[in-house]
Amino acid sequence: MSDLRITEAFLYMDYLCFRALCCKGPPPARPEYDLVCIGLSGSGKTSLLSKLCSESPENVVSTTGFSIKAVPFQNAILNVKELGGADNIRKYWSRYYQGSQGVIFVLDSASSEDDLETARNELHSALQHPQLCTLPFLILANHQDKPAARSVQELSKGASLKMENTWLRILSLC
Ligand SMILES: Nc1nc2c(ncn2[C@@H]2O[C@H](COP(=O)(O)OP(=O)(O)OP(=O)(O)O)[C@@H](O)[C@H]2O)c(=O)[nH]1
Ligand SMILES: [Mg+2]
Repeated sequence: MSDLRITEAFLYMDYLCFRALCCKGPPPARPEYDLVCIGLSGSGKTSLLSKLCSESPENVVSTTGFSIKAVPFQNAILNVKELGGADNIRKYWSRYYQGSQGVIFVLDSASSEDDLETARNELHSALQHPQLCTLPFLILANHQDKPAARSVQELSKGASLKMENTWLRILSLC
């Protein structure tokens, strides 16, 4: 057993003793997962993460580079790395995929046909990327409050989404 494993084992025993001796110990640690969140600029990635963290989604500014937020859920903590979606940032996305355990792709369902086509191309590149292709993929079709918003059926038409481990859901953040 390596020194690191032994230290980990001792720390865990310490933790169990603490919980056994005190009637009210700290809650058991929640598992953490690392996710990457991508999508074109303006699709609503920062707004989504702000809402999930109970922060005000007002005054969000476009993400330059990337930003990481820890999103707490009852049974797990999701460490979500948002990659800015501007044209000059997207070409660097793949440099930040390593270590991801799942993907959130945010789509603006009310965007122009051209932007939707660009988003579909980015989505397909991500779905086929060697570091992402085996991971769970959640596609969120945002901006559903707008009159021009497309339905799930319209969005998935011609999108040839892989079936396993991929979900497409609609969403409105405003
Ligand atoms: N109407 C409407 N507006 C939205 C929705 N989601 C986000 N927005 C607005 O869209 C704008 C851009 O949102 P952001 O969250 O910054 O988008 P982003 O994907 O993080 O953009 P980048 O960081 O540039 O990649 C903001 O003004 C949001 O308030 C939505 O569902 N409906
Ligand atoms: Mg952003």
